[in-house]
Amino acid sequence: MLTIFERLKQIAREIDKAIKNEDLGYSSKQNATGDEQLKLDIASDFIIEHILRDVALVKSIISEEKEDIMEVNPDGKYTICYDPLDGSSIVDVNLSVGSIFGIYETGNLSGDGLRAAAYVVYGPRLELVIAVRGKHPRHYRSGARGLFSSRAPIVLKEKGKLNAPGGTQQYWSPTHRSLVESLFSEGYRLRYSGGMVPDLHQILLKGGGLFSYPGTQDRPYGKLRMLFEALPFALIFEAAGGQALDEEGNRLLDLCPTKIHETTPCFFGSNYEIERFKKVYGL
Ligand code: AHM
Ligand code: MG
Repeated sequence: MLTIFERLKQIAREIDKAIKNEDLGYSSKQNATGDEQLKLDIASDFIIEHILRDVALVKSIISEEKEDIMEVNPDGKYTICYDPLDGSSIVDVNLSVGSIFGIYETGNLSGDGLRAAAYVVYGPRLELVIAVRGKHPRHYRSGARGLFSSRAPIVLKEKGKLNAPGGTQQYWSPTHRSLVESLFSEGYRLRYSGGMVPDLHQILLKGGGLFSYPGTQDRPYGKLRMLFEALPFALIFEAAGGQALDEEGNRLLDLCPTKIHETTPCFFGSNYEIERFKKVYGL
């Protein structure tokens, strides 16, 4: 697994370079979910595929930007599911974006089979967070010559101050609206950029809060994909001492997608805000 983590650092540096130097515009292609692909989505996917191909432990890869699973090493042990460039809609306005990775046991693409998760933040500084089950997530920041140095492990407090509610507000349910309003009326501050990586990173580093992406009238099953987005962050939040649930109150890590690009409503937070979510939703 350590070899994989070292390769994630290489991936982070290469995608960071591409974001800083390459064309930020759209390609003429769409991905498996029908989203218009940026040239950078394709370039980031290519970088990850080429680096992971060389890692013997990796049997197969599944990308948000690819239709199907791709086998890269027949004797490998893990399947890596990744979103190469999350936050495509905000890269053109120079906000922080990210990459997300879930490292699954091959043949068990579910929360249960998720062995480790990681994300990269491409912001003013390049950062990497890696989590394995049962240990606080490790946090790295790059400095001189692009070298990553290790920072304090990430530990959530019981309660935070940030509220990051996703989706189109017009289509929220009354229940969801009252959850969001109940936190604001208690003094929570709005922090939502439209990129789940920097938004969740902010909650993790500031010690707590709630990020919610509910099922809505226009997207009854939410927007965020289980394998590449929701489950990796669920592992990271639980490892940091928080919780990650779906709209029915199930742990995201108890879910098992039936198709590769399946989405789920999701709620990530420190314990106080998740308890509030359960109460307001009647769970
Ligand atoms: P993407 O993978 O196409 O970039 O979409 C995922 C992004 C997340 O980063 C973010 O949390 C969400 O979409 C924002 O969606 P919305 O604008 O509906 O709140
Ligand atoms: Mg994404």
